[in-house]
Amino acid sequence: MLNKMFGRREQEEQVKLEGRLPPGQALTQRFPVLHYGPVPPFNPQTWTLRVFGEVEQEVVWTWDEFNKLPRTKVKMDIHCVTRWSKFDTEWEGVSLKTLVDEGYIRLKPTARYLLQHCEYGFTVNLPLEVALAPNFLLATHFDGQPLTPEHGYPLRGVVGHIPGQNYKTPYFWKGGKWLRGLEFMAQDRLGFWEQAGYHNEADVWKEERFAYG
Ligand SMILES: Nc1nc2c(c(=O)[nH]1)N[C@H]1C(S)=C(S)[C@@H](COP(=O)(O)O)O[C@H]1N2
Ligand SMILES: [Mo]
Repeated sequence: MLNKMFGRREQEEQVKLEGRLPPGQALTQRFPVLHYGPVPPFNPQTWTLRVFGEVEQEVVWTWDEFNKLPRTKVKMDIHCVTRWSKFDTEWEGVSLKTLVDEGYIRLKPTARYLLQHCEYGFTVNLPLEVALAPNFLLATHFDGQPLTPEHGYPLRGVVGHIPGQNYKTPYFWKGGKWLRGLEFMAQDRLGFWEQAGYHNEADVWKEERFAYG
């Protein structure tokens, strides 16, 4: 596996040989921070996650309640549209699929898309096919530690590629940092970057970076 003893170029050569480096991407050993606007504060007394839209019943979880939901760990390669990729990243949190399968969220049959609502009105959309796959997680921890504020503390969506599996993999922007709401929708609605011209599907293997040109 990838070993800290190797330099960036050697690691990149290795993942390339393994077929894990998508076109136009370069391996980074750092963890760049990218977002629009400021990092929001977090107050565990007032924070809630609201689940609404095409659901049988709306749910609002407090931070305490959210932390009692069943938890999952997943290791993924993440690919940013700005061309950095980070391999074997370890995430822990709550699987949306588990919440649906175990009845914590009861979807209406009309639900087909997810809109992640984040602090300051930031949004990002995904088809349910992606949001309910094992490579999408509502993450509270990265690398065994709570998320840092700039990476989305206390809760963010993450989506990446699980090596050896064929789930559709969008670019990393499809995970919203500082999540506050999950809206299930019958029809697709474009999120913040998608409205700004980024590709709606954003498949890393097809290099779907921009909607036009
Ligand atoms: N709330 C929020 N989430 C966001 C964004 C944002 O602007 N606001 N930017 C997205 C983009 S463009 C990227 S590349 C990733 C970056 O995550 P990172 O800073 O943890 O690397 O977050 C995504 N999630
Ligand atoms: Mo991005």
